[in-house]
Amino acid sequence: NNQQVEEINEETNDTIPEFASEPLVKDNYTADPSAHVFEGKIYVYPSHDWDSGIPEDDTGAHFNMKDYHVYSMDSVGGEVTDHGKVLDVEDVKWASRQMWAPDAAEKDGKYYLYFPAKDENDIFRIGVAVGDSPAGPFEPQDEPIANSYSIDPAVYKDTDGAYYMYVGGIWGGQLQRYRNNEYQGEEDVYPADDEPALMPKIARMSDDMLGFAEELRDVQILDKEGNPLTTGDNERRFFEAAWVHKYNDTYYFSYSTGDTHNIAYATGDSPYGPFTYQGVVLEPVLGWTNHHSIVEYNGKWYLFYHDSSLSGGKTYLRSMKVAELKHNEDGSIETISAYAN
Ligand code: FUB
Repeated sequence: NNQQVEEINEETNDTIPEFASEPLVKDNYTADPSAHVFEGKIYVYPSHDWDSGIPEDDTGAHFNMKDYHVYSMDSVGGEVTDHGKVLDVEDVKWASRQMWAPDAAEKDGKYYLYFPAKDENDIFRIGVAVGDSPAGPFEPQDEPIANSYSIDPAVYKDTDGAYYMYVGGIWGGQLQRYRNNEYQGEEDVYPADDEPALMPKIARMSDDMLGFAEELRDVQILDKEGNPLTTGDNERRFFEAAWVHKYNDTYYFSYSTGDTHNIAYATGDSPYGPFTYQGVVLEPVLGWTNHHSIVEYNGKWYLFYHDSSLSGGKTYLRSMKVAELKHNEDGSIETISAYAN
């Protein structure tokens, strides 16, 4: 169902694929899709893009999202149900703007929506809202998660029943403002190009799912020689959009490389890592950002991702899509090119 690139966007000069796999939703712009199987269906928790008129800049101010919708489907390729607005920034006491990539988790029949947003000081924190159904609505907590910072929470439930949150994103995601979990100030400070890159963070969730049971710690991403990927290694180092899935007892940590626009992956033996870089899951898509999730449903694996083809290439107006993902016999993932035949 994929077709070759057919048009050129005159504003950006980007090539626009002629509906290389259809957007899952066409009456709203949706991005950063986090997919889970809850109550036997696929539920997707995306960002809700809209055109707020804020000009594009390197902090991502143009991603000025203000609410979330939840979607579900009984089968991949089947009808997609929009469950409507489940949380609005107006209802979150501590949040001021920019509701970025969310995720959700289920525990003991309760559902938890995790989301990044800027507080009144324009600092990204992670919030949590609680509901009785995977379709929402969700009631936000009055305060962000204690000791949380940066963006793109992804909550992974391990096979032993423990839950972990992965979090972090550089540039607009503000991870570069922290060292050892301490805020260093507004200035953007990165390690030198030959030093270990800034790493995503992980913490085990508390039993009530409303906080961390431990301090956030680094998730190491190493090359095959065992050395941490470096700041200058833009093709491979972590930028944002962490996700974890487990396949044949191996943990797969996947993420966006940001300014080089790939979804990359690394593998390890523990949810904490270290993870060893393996390759590319998804090649760059139309639009600047690349953000995904990976889920197993009815014995097949799927990659949920987004691109900007529906909006004619506007980076802040994205649409979620889905493709089948294949693990090879040796455990590697077959690289997906969204626009190849
Ligand atoms: O959607 C806003 C931000 O763009 C997300 O949080 C990032 O992962 C990137 O997709």
